[in-house]
Amino acid sequence: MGRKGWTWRQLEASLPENQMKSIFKAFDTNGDGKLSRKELKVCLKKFGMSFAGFRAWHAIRHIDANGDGMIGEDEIKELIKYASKWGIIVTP
Ligand SMILES: [Ca+2]
Ligand SMILES: [Ca+2]
Repeated sequence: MGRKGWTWRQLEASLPENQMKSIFKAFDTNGDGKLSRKELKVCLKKFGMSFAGFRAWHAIRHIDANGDGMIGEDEIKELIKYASKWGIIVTP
């Protein structure tokens, strides 16, 4: 990563939607364009969230519309909305 500033404290303030999107995309480590539960977990851990594994699992259960167990390109929008549950305020 090496990028500064991706701390939970800052995320608590607010993030513009497209920045949020690029953060999620940055955690697509295998580059398949989808966020798996593992990738999302790493992402949430990086943000310093507790129960990252559980949160990732729960989010995917909630968001995954096509049932492939991952957050696809078109599902990221829902994930961004869902981020409010984690205390992230997303601004347009
Ligand atoms: Ca992936
Ligand atoms: Ca999906």
